[in-house]
Amino acid sequence: MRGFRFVHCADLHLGSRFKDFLPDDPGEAGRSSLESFSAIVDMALAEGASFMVISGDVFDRRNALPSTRLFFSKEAERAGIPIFVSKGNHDSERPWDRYIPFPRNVRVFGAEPETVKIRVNGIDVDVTGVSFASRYEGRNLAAMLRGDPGTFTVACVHCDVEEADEGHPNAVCSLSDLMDKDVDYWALGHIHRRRVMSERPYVVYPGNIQGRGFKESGPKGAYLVSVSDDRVSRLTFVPTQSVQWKEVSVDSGSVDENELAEILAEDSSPTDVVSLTVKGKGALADSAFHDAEGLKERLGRKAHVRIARIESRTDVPEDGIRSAGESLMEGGRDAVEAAVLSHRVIRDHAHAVGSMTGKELKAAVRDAVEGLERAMEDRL
Ligand SMILES: [Mn+2]
Repeated sequence: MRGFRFVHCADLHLGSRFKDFLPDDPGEAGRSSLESFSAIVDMALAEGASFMVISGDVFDRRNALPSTRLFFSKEAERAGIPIFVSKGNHDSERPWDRYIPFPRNVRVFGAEPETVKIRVNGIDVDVTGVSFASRYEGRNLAAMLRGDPGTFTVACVHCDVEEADEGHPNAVCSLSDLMDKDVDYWALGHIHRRRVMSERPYVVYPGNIQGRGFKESGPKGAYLVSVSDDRVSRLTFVPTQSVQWKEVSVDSGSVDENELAEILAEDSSPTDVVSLTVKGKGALADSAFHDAEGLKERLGRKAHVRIARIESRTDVPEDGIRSAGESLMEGGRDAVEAAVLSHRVIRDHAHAVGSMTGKELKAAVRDAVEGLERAMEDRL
């Protein structure tokens, strides 16, 4: 059997910062995308990959520095295999680019389609690609590419496949533009969520290599593509993220704190950062609401994960709020002052309530009840 392997990654966004706050080490934000790319290079070397394709957004437009480009150059050189790059919307030229050249094994596609013929393990392979000409690409780049029917062809392009229904429209194409083009593997970039849109031919978004917040949660990394007898025989996702963002949601009615700790500990790593949502009623919901900091600390210790935030969502029935409001109003000033004093955040400002007239106080409680009802309607 004649075969080879290659690595497909995209949206490295090297230098990018986190969009959500990391509890204890903000410094990780700057390093994480670099560490993930180093892990991809390690994987390519360990798996004996013959080449790598990078489908755009190598650098993060806002945050990449000359040192970021130097880092990429050195890691690309360490990889030692041919690396093909198609530029994306984040890759416009920087003043320092010409002072920090890429090593000779890196081939960056130009703004017009090009095909590079290579030979791996005695097999002819075509790698075809095209780059963004500027930050906003109005052309349908993918439609400009095609393969050779007799040769295994990889097409590398940063584009927005309409059917994926995500990302900012840039270099838009439709899935049908990619069919019947004699391309065996469409190596795409731009959409940060990993997805295989077709297997005939392969149309693959590997997603970005490092999540920057809870909107980019879950494992992130690259695809290792195995080819035998001129066909893709296996597609393996390899997670390489340095920090993994995780969203966990539990029902307070069905788990207690210890069970939750077990759920969190299950295939967790110390580099995970968790956003926890506690729904329903019960002891867990009570601690999530009244003692979020304490719960965060205890769960973090028991499950060896970092918890960035805890949200509690207790669905109180509407009439419940109204009757709570009514009993507050019936209780008069004493009841309102007692409620304010019992609240740990606002009790220091209880004297402000004392200076309100009875009418003002009633109106404030009524507004609060209505506001709460409206807010709940939005959530339910
Ligand atoms: Mn991107």
